[in-house]
Amino acid sequence: MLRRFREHDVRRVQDLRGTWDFAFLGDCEPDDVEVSAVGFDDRMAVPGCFDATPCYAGKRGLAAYRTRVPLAGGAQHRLIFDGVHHWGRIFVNGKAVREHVGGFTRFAADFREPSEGEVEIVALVDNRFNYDRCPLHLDYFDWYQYGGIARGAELHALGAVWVEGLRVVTEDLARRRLALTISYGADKAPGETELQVTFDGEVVHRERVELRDASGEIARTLEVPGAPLWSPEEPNLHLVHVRLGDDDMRERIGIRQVRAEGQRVLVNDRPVRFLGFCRHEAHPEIGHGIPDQLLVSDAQLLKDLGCNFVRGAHYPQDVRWLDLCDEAGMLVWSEAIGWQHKAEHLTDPHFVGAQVAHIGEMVAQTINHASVIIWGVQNESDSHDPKCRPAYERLLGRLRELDPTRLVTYASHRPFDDVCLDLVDLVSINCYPGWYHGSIDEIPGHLDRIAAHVDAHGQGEKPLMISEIGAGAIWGQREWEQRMWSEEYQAALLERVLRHLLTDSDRWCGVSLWQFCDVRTSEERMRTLGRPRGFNNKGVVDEYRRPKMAYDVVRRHYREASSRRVEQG
Ligand code: ADA
Repeated sequence: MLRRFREHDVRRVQDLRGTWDFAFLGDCEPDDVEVSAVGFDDRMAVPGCFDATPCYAGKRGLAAYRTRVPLAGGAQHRLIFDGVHHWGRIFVNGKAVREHVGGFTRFAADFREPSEGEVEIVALVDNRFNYDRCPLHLDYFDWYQYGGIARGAELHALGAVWVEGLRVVTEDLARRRLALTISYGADKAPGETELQVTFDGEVVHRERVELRDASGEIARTLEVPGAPLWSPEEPNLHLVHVRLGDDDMRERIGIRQVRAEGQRVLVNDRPVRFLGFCRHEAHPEIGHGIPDQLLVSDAQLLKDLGCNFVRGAHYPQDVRWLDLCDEAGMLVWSEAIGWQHKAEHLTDPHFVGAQVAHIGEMVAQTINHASVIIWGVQNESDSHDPKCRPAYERLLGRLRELDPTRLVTYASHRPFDDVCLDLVDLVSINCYPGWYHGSIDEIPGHLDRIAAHVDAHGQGEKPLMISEIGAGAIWGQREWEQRMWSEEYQAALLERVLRHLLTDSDRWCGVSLWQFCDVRTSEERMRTLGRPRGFNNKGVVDEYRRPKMAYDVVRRHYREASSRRVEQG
């Protein structure tokens, strides 16, 4: 399997992937379920999405998963789930230990079990839409929201003191000075404890540290002179390993800095131009539980297309995908879940509170990925409505609080009346000229009007990008004319878009086209009626990653644009 950083050398970790007992309970409330009485009559893959398997295809309801594992000694244990969709309640030996709202983010369920032997783990998983229980997933979104334990699961044995997290930030690029924050937890205040840090296998710091509280943070700086930097062209990575008492954690990092200066985004002080795609993490036969091979294939295709950028639309992407992006030098926009919310949600403390918690989890699982340079929230929500502005302030503010080292943005589809653009570092616009309105010939004029408007309304000194643009094409539909839904139309539209954005205008700092691959849309009737096959067909490859004509158009433009950059130095 793909190595997933973070890792442990010392801590005992059991991988819980495999097939678990399964029962589809359907239309029943989690509170009414007596876990010991569930009749497990089937088996299900973990990771996987039960509603992408033939027997449960398209079903929504409550499901139960069960496995038994031997405990690896010690009294304190931690279950880690990387993504349970959309809502989950975890039981250990019949006792509820954790409830979690929202898929796509990692959460932990801690429990104490002093005796050795087997424990029974049960997860109740609900893929129904229920605003009260889980306001992060709503039925009208334009993608199919699969259910299940879609990403990895592990059982960790914790000692008397354990490393909660390790965060490494590049503080000074020239000096290669890194700021390390080690957070820890413990049964009780640990007192004097041995701390050791290694960098690429070499011990660089050792001390005895006095830990006076049962949880806290240890901040240290580290200089690693001469260590190669991470950049899109040379994605050098390093391993930072921390040992605290009898526990440890390893993170893979890149030494790099990102900032916005005037109309440009700079990585290590060099301007970058985004040549990219928005990418959903889905496949019709496996849902969101993407196996390693498909992640590798997707990375191969993006590289072949000449991309240096991918926007994780519209939710935090699998950490294994981010590992691949780190290795490939692919720049990433990591986005919190959210899609076309209005004041009804954005003024509701229940909704905003769930978003804040979800953002915290996204940042925690993503923080050391060098590829991630942008945080995004609230795709195409009502950023033109003054009533929504406090929510934008809160969510973007929370991101800045958690991580002042990356850029923050949101994809706006209201370029002409948005009232929140002053809150971002990077202005990102979604628009569909030539598709939802106007003709292909009108695209350059429309894009110019957007840029002029943004500049005239106070944002002229910020980078500006197109975060979505595109056209639908049904794979294999070839025509003598450029008719909508044909591959010819999509190819012609993207040709015009890219010529304008990459050659004719220099206001734009890049583009993430909508979209990389076709994805199934939601089952909501009006959405399906507007989407042939029940799919959002704007991929340049279809859902099985078969290329459409537009693939070559994009590939040519992106490759030319990157070789122009190399020539210009
Ligand atoms: C929006 C949205 C995408 C997708 C797209 C489309 O811009 O952000 O998720 O729905 O429109 O295909 O219309």
